[in-house]
Amino acid sequence: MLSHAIMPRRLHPVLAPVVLAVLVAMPASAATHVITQVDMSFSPPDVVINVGDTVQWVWTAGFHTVTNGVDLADPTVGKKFDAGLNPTSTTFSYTFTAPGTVFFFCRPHLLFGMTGSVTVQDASGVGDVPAHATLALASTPNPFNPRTLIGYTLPAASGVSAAVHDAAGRLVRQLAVDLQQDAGRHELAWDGTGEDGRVMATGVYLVTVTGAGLREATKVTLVK
Ligand SMILES: [Cu+2]
Repeated sequence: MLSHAIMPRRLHPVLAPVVLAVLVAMPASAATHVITQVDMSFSPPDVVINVGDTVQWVWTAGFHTVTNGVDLADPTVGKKFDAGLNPTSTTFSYTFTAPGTVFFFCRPHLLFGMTGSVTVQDASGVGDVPAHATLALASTPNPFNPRTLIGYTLPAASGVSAAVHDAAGRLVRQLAVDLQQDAGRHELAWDGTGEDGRVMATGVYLVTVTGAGLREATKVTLVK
């Protein structure tokens, strides 16, 4: 009989409300998320977690660090962590207690792109930025002379910071500091000069853009 076959099985009239009440009242339990060092990268580099969760970084080979911040120019004061990840310090754990995005990198391998982020969401969700949004950072022309345009897309209105570093990790030029911009495509120009206005040497530079809780870097080559 068809009507019998599709009839849902009845929940116990007394237990069903109790089970539902327990499920609704149960708080999300704190979780531990593992990020593994693989060669000169973190895997996965970017994680989305809940407030109260712990991230554990796990060493596999070599000498690395797990350093809070966007780049080497970040001040030491106020860092959440700056831990070694090496044969004598094979794991590092940190519990995130406030919502927001926390960036980290490996000091020796920052310029090899050994960076990552932890986005901490509160109970109401991550906010207006999708978890897998990107800035779609790209620089044209590249290689360049005399200037290159750094294009990026903001998924939400945000303050934007952008900086250029040389191959040794030194800050060459601050292109923007908390520049307020609307959602959408934007461009910043770099004319190949340092803070003193002089044209930099031929070579590879790292352009980093931070905004809307995202951070991306791209290499550009100055040629003469
Ligand atoms: Cu490293």
